[in-house]
Amino acid sequence: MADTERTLIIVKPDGVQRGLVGEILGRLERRGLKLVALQFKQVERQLAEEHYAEHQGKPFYDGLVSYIMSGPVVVGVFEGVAAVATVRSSVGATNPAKAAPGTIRGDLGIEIGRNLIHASDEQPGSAKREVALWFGQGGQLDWSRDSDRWIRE
Ligand code: D4T
Repeated sequence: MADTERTLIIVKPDGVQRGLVGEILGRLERRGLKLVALQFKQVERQLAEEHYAEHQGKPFYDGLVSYIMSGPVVVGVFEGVAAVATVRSSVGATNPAKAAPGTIRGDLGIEIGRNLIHASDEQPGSAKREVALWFGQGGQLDWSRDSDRWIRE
């Protein structure tokens, strides 16, 4: 059996304000990913800036930081075989206008500055770093799911 990995998702303020939390989490759950952490929170500046540190200096950075702080978000961790790539493929391209139909952004969004969801990227270490940043060591739950044998070989 292949090893599982964990990845971070954030339903951004537009997803919460538009009542799409259930829809977005449901799509990822239905793929067979297992939820191991979930929190509803207002993001503070320090966390927002740390999360988006790689974009500091880019023209969209200030707007990005204020957007993620503009209302509550839902932040979660999903676990599964190849979870990082699986979630990214369900999320779709960064710009919803170019995201494929069938993806979260391609079905539910229209503009890059309101792209509904963040998901860890596939660079080595990204998902681990983000999970640790948002949940520390203690915020995740190890649990076994009865349906796993119908989802994984
Ligand atoms: P996130 O990080 O939100 O999951 O998005 P991606 O991983 O798909 O895309 P990214 O890191 O390149 O961009 C982060 C974030 O910045 C916004 N953005 C990006 C923007 O507003 N204008 C832009 O020109 C770009 C490139 C959207 C996502």
